[in-house]
Order: sequence, then C-alpha cells, then structure tokens
Amino acid sequence: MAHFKEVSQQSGLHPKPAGLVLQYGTAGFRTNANQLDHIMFRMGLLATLRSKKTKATIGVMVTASHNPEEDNGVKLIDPMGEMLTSSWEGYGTQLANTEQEELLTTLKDIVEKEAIDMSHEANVFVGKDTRSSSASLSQAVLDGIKALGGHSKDYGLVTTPQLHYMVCCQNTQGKYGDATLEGYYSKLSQAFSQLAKNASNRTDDQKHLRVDGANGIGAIKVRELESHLKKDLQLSIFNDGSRGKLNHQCGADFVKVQQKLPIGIKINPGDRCCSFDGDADRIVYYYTDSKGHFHLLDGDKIATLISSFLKELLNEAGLDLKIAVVQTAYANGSSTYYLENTMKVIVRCTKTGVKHLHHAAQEFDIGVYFEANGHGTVLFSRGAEGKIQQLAADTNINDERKKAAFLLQNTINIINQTVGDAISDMLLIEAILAIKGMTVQQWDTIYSDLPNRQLKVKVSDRRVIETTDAERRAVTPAGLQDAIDDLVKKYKQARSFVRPSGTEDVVRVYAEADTQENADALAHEVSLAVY
Ligand code: NG1
Ligand code: ZN
Repeated sequence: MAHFKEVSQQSGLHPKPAGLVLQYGTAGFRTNANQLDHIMFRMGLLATLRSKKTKATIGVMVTASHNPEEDNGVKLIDPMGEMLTSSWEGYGTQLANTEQEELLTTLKDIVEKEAIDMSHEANVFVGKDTRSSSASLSQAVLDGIKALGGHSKDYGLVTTPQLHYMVCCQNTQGKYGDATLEGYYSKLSQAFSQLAKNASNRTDDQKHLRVDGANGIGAIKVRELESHLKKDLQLSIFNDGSRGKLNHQCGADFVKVQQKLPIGIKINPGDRCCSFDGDADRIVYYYTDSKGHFHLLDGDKIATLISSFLKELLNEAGLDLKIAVVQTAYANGSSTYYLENTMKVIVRCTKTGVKHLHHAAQEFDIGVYFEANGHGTVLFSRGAEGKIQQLAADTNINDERKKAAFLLQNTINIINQTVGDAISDMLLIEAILAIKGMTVQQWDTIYSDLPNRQLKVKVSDRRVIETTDAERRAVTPAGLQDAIDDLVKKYKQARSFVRPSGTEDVVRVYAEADTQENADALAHEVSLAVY
C-alpha cells in the first residue's frame, strides 16, 4: 500500500539507534531527549493506527513532565481524553524497539491483529511542552502521522491536561466544550466566576494566590487564563520561564519531595502559594508560618478538601450519590484515617499511575482521585451528572437545595474530568476556600500529616522488585518484605514500602512514622535493605 511505502521512506529520516530498548511505561516513554526522535515518529504512526481503529481523534503529547529539561517523553491520549488503553501500550513498546528494517512488518502485524481498516481516515491532535527539544520531537510525531496518511492538528504549546481536554471535546462533538484554548479558558473561568459569587466579602488578600510555574508551560497558560478571570482571582506568577530552568529547584515535584519552598518565590508568613509541575497536570499548595516553618498541602489534603465540599453539597441538595476517594500507597496515613473514620467516605487504594486511579474512580457516582504528589481530579458518572442537572432545573425545591445544586453544577464545569489538571484544580480549590471562607492554615488543620520521607535508591536492576497489594508489599526478592516488616516494628505509627519507579531508573522508598527523625531513619534503613 502507498502509505507503507511512504513510512518506509520517511522512517529513514528518523532512524532508530540499533539495540536501544525503551518501554511504554506509566507515563508513556520518557528518557534523555536525544534518544527519542525515532520514538516520536513511531508514536505518530501508532496514534494514526489508533485513530483508524477507534474511528476517533487521538492525542499525542510531547512532554517529560517533572523530569529535568534534558529529558523528554511522549504519551498517547485515547478518544474520551483518557490515557491510552493498556492493551495498546504493548504495541507502543513493540514499535519503539523494532529495528529499522523490521518496522513495516511490525506495523502490518498490528494492523492485522487489530483488524484495522486502513482506508478509514485518521485524526491526531499534537501538543508539546516548553522543553528546547520539544519542537523537533513534535515535528517527528507530525511526520509519522503524515507518513501513514493521517490528518493532524498541531496545538503547539499546551499543558498536558489541555490536550486531553481538546481530544475529549472533539470526540464528544462539543458536548464537553469547544476544542480550543479559548473554549477551555471560558468554560473554566465562567464556572469559577459563578462559584465565586457564593463567597461573601473576600478581601484582596483572600483573592491573591502565588503560583510557581516550574519555569514551564503552566506559567504561560495560567497567564493566558488570568485575563479571563477578571478580578475574581489575582495571581502572582513566579518561575515563569523568563530566567530559570524548567523544574530546577522548583515545581510541584520538587516542593513535594523536598518539602520546602521553591527557588525564586517571594512570600510572607501565611501567604497562600501553589506549585505546578512541568506540564501542569499536578499541583500542590503550601505556606510558611510566623516561625518560618514550611507547611505542605499535597494531593491528599486536596482530595480531602474537595471530597468534604462535595459531600456537604450532596447532603444539602438531598442527593443520594455514592462518593469515594481513590489514593495510592503514597497517601499519608493520616489522610486515609481521616477520610475513613471522620468523614466516613469510601477509600480505595490502587497502584501508582493515574490510569489506575482513574479506573477505580469510575466505579462510583462521584470519584475523587489524587496521588499524594498532587495529580488528580474528580469524575462524575453520567447518572450523577444527570441527577445534578435535573435538580438544578427543578423549580419546586427550597433555596438551600437550589443553591447546592447550582454549586454542584458549576463544580462539574470547573473540573477537567479527563485527567489531573493543575489549572482546573487550582480554580476549584480557590473556589472552595472562598465559599467556605477558609484560610490555607484552616484547611491545613483538617488533619495533621504523619511525618514522612521519600528516597530513591539506584540498583542494578530495579525490576527484581515485584509488588502486590497495591504496591504496599514486595513479593520479590525473597526476604525483602520480612526485613521491611522488622524495621517498621521498631517505630511508632510506622509504615514503609518499596517499589520500582515506572518513570526513572530507581527504586522508590517511602516511610512514615511518629516523628520526622523516625521517618527519616526508617526510610534510610529500608533503603539499605533494598541494596
Ligand atoms: P513513578 O516514577 O512510577 O513513581 C511517578 C509518580 C507517579 C506518577 C508518575 C507519572 C510518585 C511517587 N510517583 O511515577 O505518581 O505521577 O510519575 O508522572 O510521585
Ligand atoms: Zn506532569
């Protein structure tokens, strides 16, 4: 077929370094940017096949999120704006690793196995982050799409969640919104302004939020959003890319893991601040107190704030909908305890990786999911959305129920349900704090985090560690879990687990205990047991 000939010719311009093996992991492909040109071309091919197979628009995002500037990566987005289905991740790995001369055979194998009608047209949306390598790498994706005869739309610089949003809008014929940046900003900012109407007498201080943009795409996009927000929210943007390096001593991952302020931010005690990561799909909040101590409000605190807000609204609206919070093993033990025992909501724990949380959240009327690192969103089932819309349209209900239904309706509109979105989460958090008249310190006191520590350990082959029970226990190598159990017994309120990272060549160690010293000591001892 003509297209295969074109692929054969074009792939020569994006040759694979012989012997290089990479895997489609929890966040697609991610490694040093200079190893990725052939991967990008081939992911353009894969996205085109996926589009022909699903008869829908597919997304390809070029980013390495919180990784250093020298890295890059790519992930595919499925028709409803969700991550690429697991059954196709294997094709991604196959295509990535097949040597140059075998590329057509591998491609044809996939076409045959999936019974893809190659005459069907293909549409692919492409986006990229601000890394210096992203321009040429996204061009390689576009080349791959073109070689297989697919149509592409290049959104250029966008956040990861913005591209997910565009794909979903496109495939739902605009029901979710317009597949444009303007559409995205207007939908979110209008919902914010409706919610903010329910906040009384906010001072300028209360409206003021400091944002660390990680020197990445989020800084550019939050500035674009600003002009849509009018005076409802005032943003001071730091690390906007004009001086510093992407993710270097700043951004959500740095703040969460180091538990300290990012570089380049000017704050006074009590000021409310947040940090985005390099592709703006994660957010964490923080402040310093009068003694200069740093306080972090991570994904767990965010999930608690959002789920308690939603639960109160459901009560006020008189709606009987099942709400659950989905976490991973990294969730602070105090948050799980608070959610289960004080708030009495259902809590689920899944493996690390947003797609696992997303799937678990889909099982409930309302599923709030957040990784402790600040990646998360809220999913409303179709039935739940229907009931909320119906109630909002009902003229025979009292004012309290009417108001709750109105707030729920706008909460749905402010949320990007396709994936965790720093901008959308930021607006929802700001709206909740405003409506509740709550300061960041009051939010922080909902529960106290158990002191914790995360460490990375370099080992020769991290894959020797296999885990079970949502990654909370290691089954191999033999004896490792027993050693961890023995160490944990030495400390109070302690918990620890290890797992191989899906995005870096390291083993991650997590520990929590009654004091920071003990959490640090436990994490250190467990990392010695991993060697
Ligand atoms: P790995 O490297 O598999 O731990 C990290 C994050 C995940 C997820 C992915 C994708 C932690 C401990 N892990 O995965 O939660 O966000 O990156 O970006 O934060
Ligand atoms: Zn990210």
